[in-house]
Amino acid sequence: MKKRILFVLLLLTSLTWSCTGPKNNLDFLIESDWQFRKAGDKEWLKATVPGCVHTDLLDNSLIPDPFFQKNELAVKWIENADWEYQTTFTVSDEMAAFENADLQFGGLDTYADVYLNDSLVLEADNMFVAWEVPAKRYLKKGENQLRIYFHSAVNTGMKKLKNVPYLIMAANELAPENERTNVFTRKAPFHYGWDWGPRLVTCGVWKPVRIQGWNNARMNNIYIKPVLINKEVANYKAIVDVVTNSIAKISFDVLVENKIVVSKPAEIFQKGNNQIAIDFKIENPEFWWTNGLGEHKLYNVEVRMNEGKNEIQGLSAKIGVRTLELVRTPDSLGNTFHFRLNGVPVFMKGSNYIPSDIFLTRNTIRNYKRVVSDAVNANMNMLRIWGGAVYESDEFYDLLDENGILAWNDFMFSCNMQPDDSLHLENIRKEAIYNVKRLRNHPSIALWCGNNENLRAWNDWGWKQKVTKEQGDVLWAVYEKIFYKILPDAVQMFHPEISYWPSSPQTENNKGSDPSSGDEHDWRIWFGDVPFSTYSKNVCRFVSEYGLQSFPEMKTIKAFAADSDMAYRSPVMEHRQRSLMPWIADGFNGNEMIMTYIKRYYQVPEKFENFVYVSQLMQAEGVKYAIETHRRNMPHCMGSLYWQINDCWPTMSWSSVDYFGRWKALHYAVKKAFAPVCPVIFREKSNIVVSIANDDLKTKNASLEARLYDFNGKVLWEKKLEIQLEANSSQIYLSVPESELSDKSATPNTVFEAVVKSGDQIIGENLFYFKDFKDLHFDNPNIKKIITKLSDQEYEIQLTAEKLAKNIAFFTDHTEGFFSDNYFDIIPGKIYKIRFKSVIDGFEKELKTITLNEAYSKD
Ligand code: BMA
Repeated sequence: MKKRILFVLLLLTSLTWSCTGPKNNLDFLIESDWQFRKAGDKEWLKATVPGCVHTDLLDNSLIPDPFFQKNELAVKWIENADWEYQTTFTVSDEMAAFENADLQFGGLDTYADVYLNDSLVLEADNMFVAWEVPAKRYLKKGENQLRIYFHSAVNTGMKKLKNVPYLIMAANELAPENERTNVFTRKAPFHYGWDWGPRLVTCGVWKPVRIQGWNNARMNNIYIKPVLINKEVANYKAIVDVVTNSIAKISFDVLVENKIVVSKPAEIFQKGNNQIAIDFKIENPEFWWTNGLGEHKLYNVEVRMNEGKNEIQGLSAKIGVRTLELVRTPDSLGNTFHFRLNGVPVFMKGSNYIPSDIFLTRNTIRNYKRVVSDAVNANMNMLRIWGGAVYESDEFYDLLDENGILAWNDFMFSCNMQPDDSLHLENIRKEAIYNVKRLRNHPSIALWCGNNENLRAWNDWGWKQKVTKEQGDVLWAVYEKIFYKILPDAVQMFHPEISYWPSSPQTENNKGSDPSSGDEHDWRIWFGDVPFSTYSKNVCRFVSEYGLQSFPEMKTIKAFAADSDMAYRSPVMEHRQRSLMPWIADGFNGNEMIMTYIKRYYQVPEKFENFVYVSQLMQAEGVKYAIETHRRNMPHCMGSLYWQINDCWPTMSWSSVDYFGRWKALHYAVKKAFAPVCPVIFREKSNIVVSIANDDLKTKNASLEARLYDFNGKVLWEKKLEIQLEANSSQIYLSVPESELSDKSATPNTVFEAVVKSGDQIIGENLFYFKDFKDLHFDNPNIKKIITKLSDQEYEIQLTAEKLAKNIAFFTDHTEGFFSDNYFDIIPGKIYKIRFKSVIDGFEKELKTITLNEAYSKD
């Protein structure tokens, strides 16, 4: 058995390989007839590739669903076993005729020994890269055998851990502090448990496997590098990596939208790796803009490689013409922190993203589409691809490109320190280069960020005290090597037009966050148990995380819990709650914190389902307050990304959309708070102030109507103003002394409304209550519903109420879908029309509603 030196695959999966000339290449997937078994077992079982051992065991009905109740514990043994996969495949005469045949793995999770016809051809040790084995000499015509042995990542990590005489810190891994092994392995950290996810340390072939045959020359990578972009012209360099078997005479064409724009005459390429740069331009380019600001025009750029008259390969990428900078200019406080897109400072509205399933091959294109459309529909323009999971696939970034959503891109380091091991650092270097090169043509990439909270953890979580001074120096030196050298070098070398930010959050290198500069994770609210109003104290430049938890809706809870579990303190609910806060009290966890925040603002319903509903209102209200505060503090604050848009299993968490894609009250609230025109109503000193955030890049005439209603819908006070809605800004347009309003009302039961209109059209609206919701008195609202079937699948629900109805929520038992609005308030005298798409007949009968009025009174 002979060991081969192997290299990281540099082919970009996002680049489409095409060829119109005689066949210079052929590739086929090795996707069928896979089998797997636990190492040591005799029997082979049917497997799916790409996939993972947990989903294969599930498919063979050998384990219970780890998402149900506490089954996660029953399947923990899987992480300590080794697993084997095997298949056979046929090499055709045609494939055998190629000069080269490469065995390519899009991704192996993680410690994988690969045997091709009994020769060990690869020892993989990093889940985040693709691997390529020059396999010609191992392959034979006809049947071939491929076998992969996966070593337990936990056991392998444990061996490494035992060789280090001090602790390498890793928060969030669900294991005793001195047994946390994820830092030793380049594998999705969240597989080891996180404070919103299960511990399911899986393994397997998680991306496609293929054989690629090719002849003398192959392009491995193209980089469409912007040189100068303005309204008249966009100048680019197409940088092409070419590998050849022997001396070759090669010419190239560059095509934009299928038309040749440059032909590069033939030149001689030496055997081995070559690189060329071809200048080309796009005249009068149409710019790529983010969601809400314009079109997201993409240009298809193709590089064709020819030998003589024959085209032997084409690689293409979809690019967006845009300029994008992270602007950090000194000012009176510190440094600005904002993104300038095509010359315009743009406020970033968005959320943090995690994979939508812990089993990554179940995180399909359907899930990607769902998350991206959830972001688009909630008026977002940025997602932060958080550093505790995986570098996402090209398909995911394609969707971001197509929908005008920018990506704040973390490298995969989160809440930990890293081992001082040169092989480990070299592994990280390769991983960084691979992923930067893979993703750099996507216009959605806005930033490369070194890590999530590693700096904060080192400075503020008592980690320095866990080791000696000398050990601490070593850990810090490794930090500096990775985040100030290896990663920025990779970005500088391979994606220099995009900024690198070493850690989220930070003010500057080595310095934790503060309001003067940099980004911030504002966890004072939630982990610090302080009121929502704290969001408006010391607002930072860019708030890249903040949030509050809630329970998902009952339909989702019923998918993971039994009837007997339906209490916020039941063993199953306690088990799934991973946000632990022992500093507040022994055993204090997120469920208690949800209750604490509910108590602060709401009356506590006794019925579990009402508690679940109110938990969502509380979450929505807190995050709404945060977003509005960030927006009204523009331009000091130029970004608001709440934690987190999605879930990786059904559970209670900070997400605004649950595992099944059901919008929580929060997502409806986010959609409004991120609306292009958002009036924000707040109390300042003794005034009620209306500020309006306006994303539009043009100033326009508008009107602002402000009203005070009582809960019978009677208008107690009113004001109408003609205003000039200033472009791309947030400004105060109205300030009313509270005394002027309170004079009008005898009870605390009043609500203040601000409506922004362009002509007769409402372009923004909001409500403000003067008291906490627990102190409001609600009557029976007597809601009238008229449901009309508009078309085959679409319904309209028309609503009116006799008394103010707070937070009416719609639920359906069977139909899935989105209401055009949900969890909103009904002011008596107004008519509300809500749309809903349903494919199920009899939707009227299954529609259920609840209001806060009822939740308070029903218990
Ligand atoms: C942030 C994240 C995650 C974590 C979340 C909630 O700090 O970066 O590590 O899951 O908060 O605690």
